[in-house]
Amino acid sequence: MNTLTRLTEGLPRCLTRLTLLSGVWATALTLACSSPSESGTTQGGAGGSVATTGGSSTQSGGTMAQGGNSTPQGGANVAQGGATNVSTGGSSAGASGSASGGSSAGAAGAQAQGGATIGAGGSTSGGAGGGNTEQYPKPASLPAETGASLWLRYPLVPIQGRLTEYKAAFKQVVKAGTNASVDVAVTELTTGLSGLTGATVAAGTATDAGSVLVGTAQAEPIKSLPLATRLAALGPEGYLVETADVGGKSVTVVAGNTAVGALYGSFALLRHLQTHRPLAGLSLSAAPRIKTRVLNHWDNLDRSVERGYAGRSIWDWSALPGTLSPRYKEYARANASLGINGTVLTNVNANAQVLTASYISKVKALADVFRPYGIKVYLTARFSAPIEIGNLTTADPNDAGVKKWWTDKATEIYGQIPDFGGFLVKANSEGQPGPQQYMRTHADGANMLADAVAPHGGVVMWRAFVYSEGSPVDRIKQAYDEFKPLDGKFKDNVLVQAKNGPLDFQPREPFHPLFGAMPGTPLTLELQITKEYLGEDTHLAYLGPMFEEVLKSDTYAKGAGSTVAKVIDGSLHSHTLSAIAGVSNIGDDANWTGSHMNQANWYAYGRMAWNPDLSAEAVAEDWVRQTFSNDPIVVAPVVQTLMRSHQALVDYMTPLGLVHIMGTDHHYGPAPWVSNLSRAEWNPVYYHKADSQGLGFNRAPSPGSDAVAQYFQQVRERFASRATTPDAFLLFFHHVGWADKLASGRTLWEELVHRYSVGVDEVGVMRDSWAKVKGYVDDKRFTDVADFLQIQHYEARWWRDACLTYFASHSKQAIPAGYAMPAQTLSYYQGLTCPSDAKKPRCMPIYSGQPSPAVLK
Ligand code: GCV
Repeated sequence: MNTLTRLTEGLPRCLTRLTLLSGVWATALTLACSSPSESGTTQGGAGGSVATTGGSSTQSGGTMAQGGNSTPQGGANVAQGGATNVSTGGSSAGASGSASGGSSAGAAGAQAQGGATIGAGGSTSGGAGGGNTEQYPKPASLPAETGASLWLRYPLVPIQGRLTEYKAAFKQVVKAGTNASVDVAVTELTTGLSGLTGATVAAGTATDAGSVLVGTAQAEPIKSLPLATRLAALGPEGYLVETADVGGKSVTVVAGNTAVGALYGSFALLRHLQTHRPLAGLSLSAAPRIKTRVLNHWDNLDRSVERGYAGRSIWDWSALPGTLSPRYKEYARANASLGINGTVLTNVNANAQVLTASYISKVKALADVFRPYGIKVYLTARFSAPIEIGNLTTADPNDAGVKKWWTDKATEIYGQIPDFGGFLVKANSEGQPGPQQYMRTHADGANMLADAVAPHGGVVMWRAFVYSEGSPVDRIKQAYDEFKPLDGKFKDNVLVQAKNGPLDFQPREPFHPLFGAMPGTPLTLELQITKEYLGEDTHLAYLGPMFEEVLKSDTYAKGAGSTVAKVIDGSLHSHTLSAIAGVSNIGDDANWTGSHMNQANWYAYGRMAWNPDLSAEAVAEDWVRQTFSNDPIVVAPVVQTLMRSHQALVDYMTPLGLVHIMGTDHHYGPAPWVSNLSRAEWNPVYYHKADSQGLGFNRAPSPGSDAVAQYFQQVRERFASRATTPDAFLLFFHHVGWADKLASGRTLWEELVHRYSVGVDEVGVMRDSWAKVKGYVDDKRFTDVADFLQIQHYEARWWRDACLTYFASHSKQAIPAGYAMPAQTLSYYQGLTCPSDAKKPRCMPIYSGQPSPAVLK
């Protein structure tokens, strides 16, 4: 029995699963364990297929809802490893087929059943896990894969019954109507269906039995089918996929109100088939909850990528517009398959050159490629552009010449790109120019740009990531302090974009207090897909649980249930605009994202942007099935590994609410000792405040910084009291004495050692789990992932030992019995000069010895 299994022994299944996903949504999961799931599947059948045997000790207790410490275990229908004669489809289908209760589906296991839901946000890919008891054959050989195909892989269905079913149902693809997006849908369907069935599924014209009929609601023969009412409820991007009778022939209809809706439906059908779900009762239907779902590329015009760990920018500006890399279309396909409908091409630390005529023609070339895939382009606007490329002497937003310059610039852009999305702006932050230089407010600046794009239907996304020079009492308070007073002062086509937490994309942060606090302004949630502070390309950290945690966090802005998801989808405060942004992790590496596992984060962002109620676990399962294999022998351990990975990383990097203790600039390795940077709030010591008494930043009311006052009452009170602050955020809000007892019964020092140690050992469990899929995943990807897990294991131990030796220098306490001693001294870790290459960070000196066990008993 390994350490982690031992830790979880004896805990009730639902409770332990609940804390695996610890955080603010723990209550929802409790319900899922105790009552039938609301989620829908087309054909009943058992839900959960992922057995999460074992489990990790977690940053638990960390639930805003209910606190308490425990460890995860989970459990569902399929035992890890061993027999593969199990239901396919599995837990994800129930979950993904649901607008609500989704996260529970895996946990709910066999409870997930029943009819598909239709409506906004609902993704009734349903049809899971029913009836298929076929055994997956062990692959004789698997061709090496680079990862370039992402999740858009269509290998022959290896189980005979399902293959026969699919072959009978999909013989050709017929389009209804004429449109570039429908043409794309036909291409995707013929490619995907041919691959999955091993037959040639070509485009046809006559609607015979076995056709997939794809098109819009306005085009015959779809127009004559009784779908109008249901389609109308789905809005411009929604889709409906079901079996229908057309002229006495049984066909599969993929219908949207628009051609892009039909394209989304096509990808939903393909996903259904890629995950080997049954066709009986097929009924897929969904519409996005959030209107604008964009990637933010921090890509520079010289093809470097800020915080990019996957090679150079995919935008080859010097070759554009004449040469179009095939990757552009591949990029568009991948995004459309998730429902991402916009891309901001350039870094928020902006270069005004992209607004010059020659660059606009390059941007137009990209927009033309992306348009059939439903993707609009946006650009970052450098506030000082009128000076830098417009020969003006000021960028004052109240200056008539400046206004005219931006108005003309917008007209020029829209002349080339009629569906241009608008501008994203970082102003008066980290050296970027902005309206405050002219004694104007963020609203003045945003509104001036908003006026320029409004006649063309464009929007302005104005970032709230600001912190000023000087030595503020508490950096995390500044965004709220600057933006809250501006609520209601922005034009109708402005969205204010805030990061998930009030600091800066840390491994874990509480939700940003601006969510819910600006009822008169639509807010965009900015998530960071690229893992700047989470092990970059190398460490496996699936961000789905982190995304889910923030989306389900309750702001209490309008009473209980005022989740961040409801703030950003516009429903809480009745906004017409709604948006979500993910800072891209894409580069020109063959595998797109620097590692195979990082693809899961792009995928999760897209799926959860479409439907913020989806569970991270359901999404993980779909991704694994599409990306690696449907064989439960692969699905179970890999989903389990993904679901543990974020918490493991938090434990070995920044447990208990610690933040920003990474090395200067590169943000990769541990450096909690750094105290000599010119601005106070750049230093790790500013954030952890370790001293001889204890550890943590006091943000409670005076003598604390009173940052908690920025939250609504229920949240404020919870965080203001040390007793009710979840362990996950304890040191974020409180300075806790080294000898103080935590909920676990351990002192702070003991708990810190415990968390760091458990985090390291958890990576060992992840390595062992991955080792089991050898032979079931192609050798290339298997080895790539295994190599990174080995590095991660060493680096987790580096993090632990470096941080514990440093914090011990304050606590003056020894490592308790039962935990491994740090491998080296504090001065050794302080003397390491890793990484030498910030883009592919490595730390060779620490790759030796045995990282685990760190917990000895
Ligand atoms: C684009 C952090 C990152 C910066 C980033 C900034 C932002 O500070 O380290 O690289 O700049 O956030 O979000 O604007």
